[in-house]
Amino acid sequence: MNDTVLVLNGPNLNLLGLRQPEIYGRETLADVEALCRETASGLGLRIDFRQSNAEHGLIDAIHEFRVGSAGIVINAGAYTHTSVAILDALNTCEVPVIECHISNVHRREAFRHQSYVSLAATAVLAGFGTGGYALAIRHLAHLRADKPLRTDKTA
Ligand code: CA2
Repeated sequence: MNDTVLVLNGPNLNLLGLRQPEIYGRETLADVEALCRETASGLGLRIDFRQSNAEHGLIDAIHEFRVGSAGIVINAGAYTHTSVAILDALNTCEVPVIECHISNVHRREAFRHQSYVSLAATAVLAGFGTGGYALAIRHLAHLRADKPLRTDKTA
């Protein structure tokens, strides 16, 4: 297992901080990336931070990190509520998957209450603002600490 966490962001999250601050706050995606890197550095983890507006871009990234990484933090944006293809990719993951939403999706429209990502997620965060990303990374570090590295060659 390596020490890199994939932080994966879906469609329109490149616009974070630029529109709808009443829902998503004023921090930009670059601010979120800095927060993730700062959080990870204190925990001995590395971050690969990505954003794609395309379903296949998200799926390709999941495939890259599905085995051997320290885990995946995913905010799949609106694909959360629609994408069986992303669910299928996440179901192939051998590493923990933390679903993270900036807003509390359960206080919003009914269509946001359904999440395909949740069906494959180890844990789900919603409504913590961008701080949820830091909480997700902390949880991955916690899971890692609970799972000692195997050093014997027989297993
Ligand atoms: O709360 C979240 O993090 C969401 O995943 C954000 C998605 C939304 O479709 C989900 O239901 C909940 C939307 C991401 C779009 O982000 C924007 C950011 C700024 C301005 C416009 C869109």
